Amino acid sequence: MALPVVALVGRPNVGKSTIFNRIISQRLSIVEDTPGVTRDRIYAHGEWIGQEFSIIDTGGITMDDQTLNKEITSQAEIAIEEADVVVMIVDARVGVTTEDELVAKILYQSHKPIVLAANKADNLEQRQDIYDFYTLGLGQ
Ligand SMILES: Nc1nc2c(ncn2[C@@H]2O[C@H](COP(=O)(O)OP(=O)(O)O)[C@@H](O)[C@H]2O)c(=O)[nH]1
Ligand SMILES: [Mg+2]
Repeated sequence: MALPVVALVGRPNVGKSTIFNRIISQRLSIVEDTPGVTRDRIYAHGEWIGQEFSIIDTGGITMDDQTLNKEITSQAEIAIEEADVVVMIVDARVGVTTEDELVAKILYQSHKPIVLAANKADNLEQRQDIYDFYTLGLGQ
């Protein structure tokens, strides 16, 4: 039987590739301070508490109108299409951005199950700010 497919989606620089590499325990995807480094979709086999799945890392969805960004956006849309569940990643330190709102809108229209993950909440103080993300309308 085919494994369930999990796609990591979000605007650039929120930590998608970091989470991807952590889950698959390999440095397969490039982690960078510069936004937009993961240009393609990257597929791998993942396992978490005994559950196996395929996992897709994507380039970030962004509102910028440049060709590359359009390419990244369509890559993410393909990943969403292929996914059984989408993990939307946001940056707890930055808070809600217009790009996050765009991503949330695209995901909402996909009718796929979505898990919202607030990354970079490195300390308790930053963790308290995650409730702002309720405004994305994706639930908990
Ligand atoms: N402080 C902090 N930085 C993180 C965390 N996760 C990722 N980063 C950093 O955020 C930057 C972007 O990460 P990356 O995985 O390339 O993001 P992507 O563009 O969404 O794939 C890198 O400098 C990472 O080291 C985290 O939990 N806390
Ligand atoms: Mg990346």
